[in-house]
Amino acid sequence: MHNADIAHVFEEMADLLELRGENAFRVRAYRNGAKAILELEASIVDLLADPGQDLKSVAGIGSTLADKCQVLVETGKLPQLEKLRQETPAVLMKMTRIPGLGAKKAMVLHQELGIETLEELRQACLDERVRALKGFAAKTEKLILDGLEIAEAASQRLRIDQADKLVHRIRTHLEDCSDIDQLEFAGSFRRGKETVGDIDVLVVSQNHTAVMDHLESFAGLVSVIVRGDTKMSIRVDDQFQVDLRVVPRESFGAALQYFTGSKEHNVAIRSRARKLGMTVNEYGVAKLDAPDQYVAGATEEEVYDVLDLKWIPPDLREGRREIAWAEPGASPPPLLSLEDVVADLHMHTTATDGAHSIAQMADAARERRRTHIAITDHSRRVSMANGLDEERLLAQWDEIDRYNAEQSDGFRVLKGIECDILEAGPLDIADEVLSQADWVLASVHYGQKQPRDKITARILGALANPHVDAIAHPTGRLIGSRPPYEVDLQAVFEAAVEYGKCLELNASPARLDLSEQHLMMALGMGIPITINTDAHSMEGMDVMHYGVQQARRAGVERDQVVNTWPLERLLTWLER
Ligand code: DGT
Ligand code: CA
Ligand code: CA
Ligand code: ZN
Repeated sequence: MHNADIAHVFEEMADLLELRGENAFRVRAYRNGAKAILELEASIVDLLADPGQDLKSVAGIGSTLADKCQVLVETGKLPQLEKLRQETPAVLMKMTRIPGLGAKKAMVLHQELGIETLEELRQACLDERVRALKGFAAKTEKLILDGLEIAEAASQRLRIDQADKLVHRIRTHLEDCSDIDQLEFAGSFRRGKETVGDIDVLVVSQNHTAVMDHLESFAGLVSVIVRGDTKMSIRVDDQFQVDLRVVPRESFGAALQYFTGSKEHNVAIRSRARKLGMTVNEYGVAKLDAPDQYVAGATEEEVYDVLDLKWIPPDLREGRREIAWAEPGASPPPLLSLEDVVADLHMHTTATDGAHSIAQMADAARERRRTHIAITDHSRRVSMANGLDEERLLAQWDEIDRYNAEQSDGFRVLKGIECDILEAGPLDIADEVLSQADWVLASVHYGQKQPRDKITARILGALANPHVDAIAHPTGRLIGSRPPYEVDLQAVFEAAVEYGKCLELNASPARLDLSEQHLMMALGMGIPITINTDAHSMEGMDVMHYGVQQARRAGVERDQVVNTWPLERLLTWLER
């Protein structure tokens, strides 16, 4: 049993306890435990086996969770979890994933209307039986019906960060199998798409049976869908699918190329091969006149090489311009990479809903090789997060001035704000104060469901304000749970060009907003992009790579991203 499996068990415990309305402290203990275990360098199995080590003294674990780790490692199961699973109707957990339905409402629907499946829930809404319940109304039915649609679409695809966790669990499990010689994850996961439909795994092995048996022992396995000689599909966790293919060593590169896709990229590759008198499939590349004699296949590099192409990074393989860029003598645009990012310009501190102080956030940024950051806490309208009014904001900026004055390493904290665009249109902070900021983000948090003309006018108004530098998460979407605002993006983009403003690519994997398509639009219009983590803690800064990858996929060039600019260049631009 690996650390990631144990963490997963604790996360599920927390979810189920929370659903049952258990003590928030207990729920948090499991969540913190899961997080601590994921961050642990040493393996729990080793720690337990070593009498010189004491698991319960690890921060975030404690004696209760340490005992549970022991049980899990010894038996592979946790009786408390089995019991909770049995006692909690599966439909409850599913209902709480519908935006706007909390645990309490889900319980009422289950108990009062006997709802056992999402289909029954949909029918109850259509029959208008839900509005009769205490605390529900006709508009709740509409909300549930809309939410069901979003939840269904989402349940079919896994968000990239969740896919990362699952892939990590599968990888560590498969790495225990001594019969596996090579192992790689392919498909949309390898291409870094914002969501993945299923997970594709390729392995090289002489012993197919042993590999498949080993996969059957994966802790997250729910069922085996099919098992053949070279291909096996399983369901894991919440019905998510994993495809395993066992391929011969001499075909590994060709199979990796084929199953990484995308389909569009592969179509273009095959047509290029044809023109060169060759044929490509998942076993290798061959000449058309000798189709059984492979001339390449063991590595991806040689597959591309015999087609007279440079190796193409997987995140570019969407059948756009990547093949032209890989031609001999082509000069591809300078795409972005994580190493180019020197700034993070959207983050929160303890002044509002962040977990860490200005100095802590600055240190976390230094560790990640940033040379400057902007502190952008919420403005007062976001009262839930203790948003700042003018007075508190000015006090925070004084603190930032003092902090900067004490630093000798050239690191710089910019005085910023994430200023709400109020429902009626104006900004939440007075112009006179905004004019003293180094960096102003404007964003919509309230009135997200306003009609198109109204919400568009709000954002256009913010762009027209001379103190605003960028619009944060411009469409407001949350992947798999909240659709974008009805905003007229074309108008927003045109205004960004007119006023010379930035648009944000929020790197949080729950947002990735702007989307790839929107980034391509912005790219064509020459709009500067700012990629930011919107970190609410030091660790929150680790999501930058998701934003960078999304930008790469959209073909955004390094120089278009203001986070790659040295501080001086950014400051000069801000003085425009
Ligand atoms: P997903 O799983 O929906 O997020 O997207 P992918 O790209 O991972 O798609 P998937 O899992 O169906 O297949 C993995 C790759 O295998 C895909 O990108 C290209 C290749 N592939 C699979 N089936 C076909 C096919 O019928 N034709 C072609 N040309 N390629 C295929
Ligand atoms: Ca896939
Ligand atoms: Ca697949
Ligand atoms: Zn924020």
